[in-house]
Amino acid sequence: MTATTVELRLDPLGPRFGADVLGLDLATASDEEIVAVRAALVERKVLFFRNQALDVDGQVRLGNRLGELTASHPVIGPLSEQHQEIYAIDSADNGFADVWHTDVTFVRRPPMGSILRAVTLPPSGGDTSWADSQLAYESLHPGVQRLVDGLTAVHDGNREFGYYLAQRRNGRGNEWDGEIVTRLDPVEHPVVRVHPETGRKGIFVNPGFTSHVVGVSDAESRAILDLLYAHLTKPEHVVRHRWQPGDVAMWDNRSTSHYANRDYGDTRRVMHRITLRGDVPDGPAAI
Ligand SMILES: O=C(O)CCC(=O)C(=O)O
Ligand SMILES: [Fe+2]
Repeated sequence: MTATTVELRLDPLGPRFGADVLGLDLATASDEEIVAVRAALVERKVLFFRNQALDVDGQVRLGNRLGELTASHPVIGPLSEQHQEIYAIDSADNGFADVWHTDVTFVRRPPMGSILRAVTLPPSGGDTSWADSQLAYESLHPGVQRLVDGLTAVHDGNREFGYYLAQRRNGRGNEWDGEIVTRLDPVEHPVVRVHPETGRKGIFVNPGFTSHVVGVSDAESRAILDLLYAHLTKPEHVVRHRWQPGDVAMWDNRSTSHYANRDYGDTRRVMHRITLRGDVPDGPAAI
């Protein structure tokens, strides 16, 4: 067994959430440093790396050292034939992320993490914010925790991505979890997710993809989701990143949600994302 001996230099953004990782070159990081980054990712949930020299291939190489890469997205085509893993979020192609969401929760096995690289930044604006879903869960009243602990919700990708799937040749998306995506059947996930590595609980519903809570009335579902969204996105639970060229962000999708500000008018913003394969979310009942 090789012990992890390196310590990363972290500049924390809050007591338990978010950190800038200082002085680490992701292109030349040692295996021990990659192990430490993976551990810090679970611990701090979102990490930022400034002044990186990653290009498209370097980003994919980094992803392969941290986990197993998925296709670009279940239904959005990849950056290119050679770069099947890269999902380009380009404002010129209507690529925005101006709704709070956790990535790809509308499939059975959503990605465990995402790595995002700034490619073209607008002159100003276009910040991205992340919310800590575990801190948000922990600061709910115990009675509300008990209420949501036992609930399940439906996640449906059709509203955001059904159109794009219909546009793809033969209606065929990408391979996800061993199958070519041809339909976006809604899936159910626990409203509270138990993190498979830490056992911590977090709110696991999001306005981007969650359609409703199972087994309650429409009014109850709406009220429960609104309560959770308002609580999740309180400023106390959020960190906000102002992008600079060379920045890379990495986050744990099992414990966060995020939102990209669409406040840069018609100037261009391009980001490249890769995602790490994840597992089927477990709720409190499963542990
Ligand atoms: O463009 C951004 O800052 C975030 C886009 C997004 O939602 C993602 O990369 O998953
Ligand atoms: Fe996202």
